[in-house]
Amino acid sequence: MHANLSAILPLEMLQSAGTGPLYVKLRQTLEEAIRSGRLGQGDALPPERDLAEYANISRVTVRKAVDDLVKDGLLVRRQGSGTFVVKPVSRVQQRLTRLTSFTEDMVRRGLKTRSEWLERGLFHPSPEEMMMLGVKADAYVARLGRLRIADDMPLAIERASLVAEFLPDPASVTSSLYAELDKTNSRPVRAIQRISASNLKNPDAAMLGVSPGAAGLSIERVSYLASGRVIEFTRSVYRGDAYDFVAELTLAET
Ligand code: 16G
Repeated sequence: MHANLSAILPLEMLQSAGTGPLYVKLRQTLEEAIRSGRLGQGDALPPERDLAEYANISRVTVRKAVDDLVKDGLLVRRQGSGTFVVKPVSRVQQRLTRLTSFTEDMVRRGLKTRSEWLERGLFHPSPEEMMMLGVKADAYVARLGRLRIADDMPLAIERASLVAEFLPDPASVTSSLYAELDKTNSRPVRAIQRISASNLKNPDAAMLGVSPGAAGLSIERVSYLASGRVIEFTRSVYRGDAYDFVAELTLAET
C-alpha cells in the first residue's frame, strides 16, 4: 500500500465529493489533490491497484478516473514506470536566424543539458539519407539519435545523420555534436529548416513525458559546410508546450 494514500486522498473527501458516478468523485478528489499540491508536480500517482484497494472501489472505476485526468492533461502515463502528475514547463524561445547547437542554446539560457543516447554508430544509408546527404548506397553515414534533456526536462528527440567522412567515429561525440565538428573545421555554417506541427505518438510522447496526442513540432534540418556540401540531415520532434521558435523579420532592402 502506498504510504501517503490517506494524506493524498482523505477518504472523507472522496465520500463527500459532489454527486454522480464514483469515478467522477474520484476524479474530482484526485484533481483537488493535484491543484492543492498534495500530489506535487512530477510526483508518481500511487498504483491504480493500491488506489482501488484503499478506496474500496473497482480498478475499472479507478482507471476511468485516471483516464479522464490523462485526457485533461493533468496526469501522464509513462510506459513501464507509472502515472505522474504533469509538470508545467517554462517555454524555451529559439531564434530562427542563428545556426546554433542545442547545447549552445541551452547554455545561453542557463540550462544544464544532457542526452540519452538512442542510437550512435555508422550505418549504410537509408534511401532518405541517400537523397538528403547525397551519398551512395555503399557509403556510410553516422547516426546520432538522442533524447535531449534540459534541466531534467526532456525537450526533444533528435535523429541526426551525417556524411561519415566528416564524423568517422560517432562515439567521439559525447555531449555536443557541433563542438566535435568544430575540432575538424567541419561545423555547418548554413542550414535549411522545415518546421511543421504534429501530434506526438508513442513511443516519442512517452520519451518526452507527455500524453499521446499532445502537440509537438517536427523539424527537419539540412546543414551545409562553407564549401556548399551537405553534412547533416536531422529530424527532430520537440515538445510543443516547451519550445517557441521566434523569427525576426526585416524589410527587404531594395
Ligand atoms: C540543433 C539542431 C541539430 C543539431 C544539434 C547539435 C535544430 C532543429 N537542430 O538541435 O540539427 O544536430 O543542434 O547540437 O535546431 P549539439 O551540438 O548540442 O549536439
